[in-house]
Order: sequence, then structure tokens, then C-alpha cells
Amino acid sequence: MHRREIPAGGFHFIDSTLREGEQFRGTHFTLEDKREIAALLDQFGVEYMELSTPIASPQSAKAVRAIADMPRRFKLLTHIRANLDDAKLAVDCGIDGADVYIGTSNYMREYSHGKSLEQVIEIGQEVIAFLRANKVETRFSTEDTFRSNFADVMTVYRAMDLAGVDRVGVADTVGIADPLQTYNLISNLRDVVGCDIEFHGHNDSSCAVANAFSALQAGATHIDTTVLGIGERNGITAMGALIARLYTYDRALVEKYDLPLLAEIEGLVAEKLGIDIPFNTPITGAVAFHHKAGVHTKAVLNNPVTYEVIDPKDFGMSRIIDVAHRLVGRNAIRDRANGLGIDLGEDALQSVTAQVKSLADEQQITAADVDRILGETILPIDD
Ligand code: HCA
Ligand code: CU
Repeated sequence: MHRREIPAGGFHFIDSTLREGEQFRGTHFTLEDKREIAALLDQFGVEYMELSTPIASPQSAKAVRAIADMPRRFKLLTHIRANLDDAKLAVDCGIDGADVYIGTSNYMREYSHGKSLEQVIEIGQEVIAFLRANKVETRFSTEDTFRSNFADVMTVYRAMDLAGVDRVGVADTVGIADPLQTYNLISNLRDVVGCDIEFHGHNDSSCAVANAFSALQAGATHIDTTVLGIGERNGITAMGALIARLYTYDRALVEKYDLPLLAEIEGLVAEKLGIDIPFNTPITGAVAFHHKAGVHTKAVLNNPVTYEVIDPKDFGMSRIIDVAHRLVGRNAIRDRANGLGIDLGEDALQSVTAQVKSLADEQQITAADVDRILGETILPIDD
């Protein structure tokens, strides 16, 4: 199958931290929190933000109105069920666009809304027509797309495209899709509709970032992300991780974003949630640029590219050369000594390295232990 190039200006992030992210366990964003997060994401350069439906609660409606009034560059969306009451309130709150969704899988049709495919199309057309008459951007997505009948979803997408929708949305609601399936479905859809295509993927089986990337390669134009990937259950595509993926594919793709702000945004959201940025988060996690084994540190000190595909400087992050363990090598110890203004001869270097290894074999050590051994080597302590 033909693989499309991802055009740098041709895709957009729809940040859903204030919608999907509100569905994360323990999220409780105040109005002020929402404003603060939106302002920082605006500065970062996300093209869209999606907020919880104003029908959910009075604060939800207040937040949509408040963010609609904020000075901002992103387009403001709200997520609504496929019905006119939700659409009317959304328009009244001053949105730029509405993300309409409805379930198309047998599960959803049977256990959720109970509508037939014809009824789904009919209500979709009605809501899209209303939104278009009110001059807002429209998107129509089919919840649980991958467990829906393929012909059914294509029929719905085609009908919505003909109804003049700006975007159709593919949703991996339960995190069941793999990258190849995502690629195939979106590729097929690309041939069926003329409008833009959005992808929303959950992370239940750890494929949310890979699937989003495949979606882009297949011709998707919009990707739903949240800060740190927060959302229902274990969440959706994390913005930072997708940026890492795109950066390693072609750095130019993400240059439109203010990359050094990523750590601050994730830090802000983590703080609001009362959690740490998970240690293994790409780019901003505590160990993202941590080098340990002697073989690695030697090469990284010679040229970081040997073991780093992302330049931490591009994100305002720094690299850590870990010297406090039994796998340490001479080059890392020399680097540490140089950092302390100590110039060790070869023999001293051998000796310090051996001492560090032997101490680390006995107990867990820290950089302070290494520094002490270095200090004692240049200033031998008399017995
Ligand atoms: C949900 C709905 C949704 C909607 C995605 C979309 C999903 O919260 O269950 O609007 O495209 O994952 O299907 O988030
Ligand atoms: Cu979702």
C-alpha cells in the first residue's frame, strides 16, 4: 500500500486535556486551572483544544465560555453527543467548532443509544446541518470504530462527508487497534471521503502513540492528544510522546511548536493531578536522557548522537551521565572529575574507577560518594 509523506503543515493536534483528560481518574480542574492549562498550550502552539460538553455541568459551560473569550490562537472545540440540544448549547457558548460523536459498534448500538445505522445517519445529518448553519467547524466521529462493521462506518463517513462535515473522526475507544489496522482503515477512509480525518486512540494495549503515527502516515490530518496521555482508564495518545515519535521521523514536523515549553506544560498538569511526570515519559521523564553503562557513557561523551535520537537541548532538557554504580567506566569518571575541576592522571583514574566499582558492589552509592573518592585521591588523607 502506498505510504504518504506526513506534511509538516498538514497535521494538527487537537488537545483534549480538558475533555478526555477530565475523564481521567482524579482529575478535578478548577476554572482557573483550565484557563492556565489552555494559556500554556496556546503558547506551545496546539492548533485546537477540545473541552468537555457544556451540557455536562455549570462549570463545564462556564469553562467553554471563559476560554472562548480568552485571547488565543487555537480553535476552541467542544465534544458533544449527536443531538440538537447539545449542539445548540455548544454554539451558544461561543465555540469555533463541535466534535460530534456517536457509537456505531453493535455494542454501542445495542447497549448505549439503541439507534439503527439509518437513525445514526439521520441524526448526524441534522446536527451537522444545524452546526453549519451556525458557521462552526464540524466533526463527526464514530465511537469504537475498530469494533464496528467496516462497511457500516464507511457508509456513515461517506454520508457525513456528503452532509458537508469538515472532518470525520476515527476513534479507537477501547484501545484495541494496532498500527497496521489503523493504517489500513485510515487509508481506505482517505479514498472514501474528501474531508479531513481525525484519529483518537486509547492506550489500553500501549499502541496509542504508534497508532496515531500510523494514522498520520495513512493521511489523517488531526490527532487527538492529551498532556501526559491522561484520559479514561490509562488514557490516549500523549502529546509529548507523539512529539518524540514525529521528531525522530523528521524534526521539521514539530518545529512549529514551542518545544522547550513541553516540560513546563507536563509539570503543570502533573501538579494539578497531584502526580509526578512518569519516570519513563519520552523527553521529559526523569530518565529520558540518563546514561549509565560504561560503554554508553563513553560513546555519549564522545558524541551524544551515538545513544540519543533526540537532542535534549531542543526541549530545554539536560543529559545525565550517571557515575554512581558498578557499571561505571573510566570516561565517565574522568568527565565527572573534569566537571569538578580535577584533572586526574591515568593511574589515579584507574584507581578511582576501581574504588567506585568496589564500593558500589557493596552498597548502593550516590554521586556524592564518587565525589568523595575523587577528593580523597587528589588530597590523600593521612592515617
Ligand atoms: C468516550 C468517547 C471518546 C470519543 C472520541 C471521539 C472515545 O469518552 O468514550 O470523539 O472521537 O474514545 O470514543 O473519547
Ligand atoms: Cu476517548
